[in-house]
Amino acid sequence: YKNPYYVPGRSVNVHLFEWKWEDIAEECERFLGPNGFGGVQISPPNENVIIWSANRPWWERYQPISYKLTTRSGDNTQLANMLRRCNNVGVRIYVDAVINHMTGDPPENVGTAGSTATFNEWHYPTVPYRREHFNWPSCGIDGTDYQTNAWRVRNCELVGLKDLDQSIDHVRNMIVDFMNTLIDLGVAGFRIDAAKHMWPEDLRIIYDRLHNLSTDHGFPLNARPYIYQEVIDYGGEAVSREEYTPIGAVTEFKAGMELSNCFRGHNQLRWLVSWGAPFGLLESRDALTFIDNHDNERGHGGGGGVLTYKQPRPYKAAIAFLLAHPYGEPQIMSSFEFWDPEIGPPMNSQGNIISPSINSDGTCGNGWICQHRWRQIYSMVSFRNAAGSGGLNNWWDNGSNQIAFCRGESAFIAFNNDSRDLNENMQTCLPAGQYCDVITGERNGSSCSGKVVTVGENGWAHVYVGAQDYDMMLAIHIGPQS
Ligand code: LAG
Ligand code: CA
Repeated sequence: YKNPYYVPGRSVNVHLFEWKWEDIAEECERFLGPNGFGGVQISPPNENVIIWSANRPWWERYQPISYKLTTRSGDNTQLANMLRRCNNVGVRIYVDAVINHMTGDPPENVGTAGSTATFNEWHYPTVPYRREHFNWPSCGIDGTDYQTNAWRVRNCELVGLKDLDQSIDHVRNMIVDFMNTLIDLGVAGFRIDAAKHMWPEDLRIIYDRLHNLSTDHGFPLNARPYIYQEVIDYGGEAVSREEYTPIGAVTEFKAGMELSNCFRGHNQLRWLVSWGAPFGLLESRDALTFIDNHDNERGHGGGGGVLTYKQPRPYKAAIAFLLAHPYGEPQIMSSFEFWDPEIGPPMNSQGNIISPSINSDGTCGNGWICQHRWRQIYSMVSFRNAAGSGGLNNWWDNGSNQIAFCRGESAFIAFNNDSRDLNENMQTCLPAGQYCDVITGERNGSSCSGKVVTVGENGWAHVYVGAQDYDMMLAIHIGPQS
């Protein structure tokens, strides 16, 4: 369950938060495929309760009312079509699976596919689920439970959401059918929402009953779905990330926290020489890594303190390090603009999502941030693909906040988070030649629109990143876009 089954030569998963299926299909064909992206995490595809009383917040999608595949992102035909088109251009799709719970008690009770439910009877006829399928008697998770009581974290309600009992066979059947339907439609795996709130032994039984990935969509024979479980673990809690690594990958929230600290200047970059397990992180193969996600970019899910699109300079640098370093399976966030942390995606007065527009410089409009279309970010996807399985070598630092390293003999990156310029002759690992820095620009025929780096016969090069430069890194690599 730990192999994302990217198409060879690709990497990086982008969360297209709240995007519509038709827009994702377009994006796979016109941008993600051509730029070497490995996959997309999509918002929950199953029916949720419509919450007009909170003006259709993004979080209504974390309140399932059935497993019908109709949401604001589209219906099952549109979903199937998107899966076909993205797989055709070598971009894999991962589903955010909300299987810990159903809805809370919102004032309205109609879903995005028209289903209704009787919340105070724990009755969801479309699935169907009845009271006997939920943890009972119901209880609510208290703040202190996280430190002391794993049983309550898993068997009581998370923020008042009706808590399914995954030890019951009927509940397992409904969840397994839902996930298998998606696998047969061509998905490559799942983000398991709120995994901390479910028992690993129940999850293992569910995962073991999943189909192999669809050979009809280009996956190899006997391929198991990629599973990354959302467990927020900064240490000191009754439930730990290690309980979940035997059954799949786990979201490594510490990665974003530590890199945010470093690139904010609260920890020296030179310490990143030991990035990975020695830094207190999970083993590389167990870790899904990211700087921010849809919760912590807006102070939900217990937490903030991470860099987001609102601090672009250090944010781009933290993402560049995440993508340049071989540690972990990286994911990037692609957001819509918000000031109010509850507000939903750009929508019209009927509540329909407004598609992103594409500006002439390739960035998005209509309220969509599209970090994945920022040159400094998508260029680093190409960097990671060029680096491939190359190890980390030629580490250099100045004893504080200027660092540089190579990947195999294919890619070189330098960062300057000091208040003085980085202006050094350095040993790179690259073949002699003229390279375009992919952070400040790109190659235009035989010239570069940004900085040029000349690597000599011995691999030495002069590297300059000014303290006041627009971005704090410089990256060169062999292959496309160098
Ligand atoms: C997750 N991971 O474990 C999601 O990443 C996170 O976005 C989900 O919470 C949560 N678990 C449940 O799937 C989000 C919002 C919550 C919201 C919840 C349900 O962060 O704020 O709760 O989705 O929509 C909302 C209200 C609560 C209310 C609750 C139930 O904010 O005040 O108690 O609904 O009515
Ligand atoms: Ca639970």
